[in-house]
Amino acid sequence: GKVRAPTHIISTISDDRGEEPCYAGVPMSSIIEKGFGVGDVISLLWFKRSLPRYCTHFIEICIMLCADHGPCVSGAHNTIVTARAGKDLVSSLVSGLLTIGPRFGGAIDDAARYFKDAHDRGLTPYEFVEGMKKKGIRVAGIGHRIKNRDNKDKRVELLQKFARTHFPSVKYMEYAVQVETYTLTKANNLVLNVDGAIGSLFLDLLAGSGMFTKQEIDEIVEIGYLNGLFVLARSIGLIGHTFDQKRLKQPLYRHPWEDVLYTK
Ligand code: Q5B
Repeated sequence: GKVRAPTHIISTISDDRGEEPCYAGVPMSSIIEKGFGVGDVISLLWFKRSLPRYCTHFIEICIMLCADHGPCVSGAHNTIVTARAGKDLVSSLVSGLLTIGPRFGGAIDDAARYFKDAHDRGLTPYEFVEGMKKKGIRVAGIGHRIKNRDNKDKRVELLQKFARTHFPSVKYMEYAVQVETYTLTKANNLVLNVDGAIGSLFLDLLAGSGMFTKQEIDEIVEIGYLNGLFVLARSIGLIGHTFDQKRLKQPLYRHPWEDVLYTK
């Protein structure tokens, strides 16, 4: 019979060998003819399936809401400093992206992991939050530098409103809100933040859409797909900050001495 040479790479999400590229088996012409958006493309390339419109719309809202949050956040700051050092677009972009992590924008996966575990084990918000404190772990998805009880994050409210209207169930998000109610008794700024809102709502999307098996949901949460939403979204803003600095012909950045505490 035929002997197949062993391959060095296995790929299951896209194929460019035919007349036109296919994303998860869907030809590009079909993607365009059907008027698919970026949420559909993410569904095909990340989740390898076409998701219902409310899911792809939710993904697009996450991308739009997280695209930028001003020049003062860690990522934009790094990108601005790098662009002003005369570096190219890719260097400026990645220097901002490299700040995304457990404190800034990269808490979505951990928020999903911890909220899912606590909810599914039936922990009360008190048991969950105090258990995390005992372990010395901050509750991912809770807390913000400039947002607080009296100045809630509008992005979180918009995501919640969309999900309450369109999702079949928002049980994980409601659990996250109960956690927020408890953490707000401890400090004013321990609000449910944008990472926590996306993490908990994506759990609701995965569990409520009927498009994923329990095993697939566990795998998505374990691998950690969801920080990808923030990385992708914030790239839009970081690219914008790079162009902005170049357009403004900003000089090399040097931090002022007065803003540094020099001690021995
Ligand atoms: N404490 C976000 O902290 C921040 C606690 C906590 C228990 C918590 C902090 C945190 C979890 C990670 C997270 C996503 C670092 C944030 C984002 C995107 C963004 C950004 C933007 C955008 C803020 C003071 C006291 C300490 C702490 C305690 C704080 N958080 N305890 N669980 N989660 N959150 N990140 O205000 O007793 O004094 O030692 O790590 O979800 O990144 O706009 O900026 O779009 O760009 O700096 O929105 O909450 O407060 O670190 O001085 O802590 O509160 O243990 O207690 P802060 P700290 P103690 S959204």
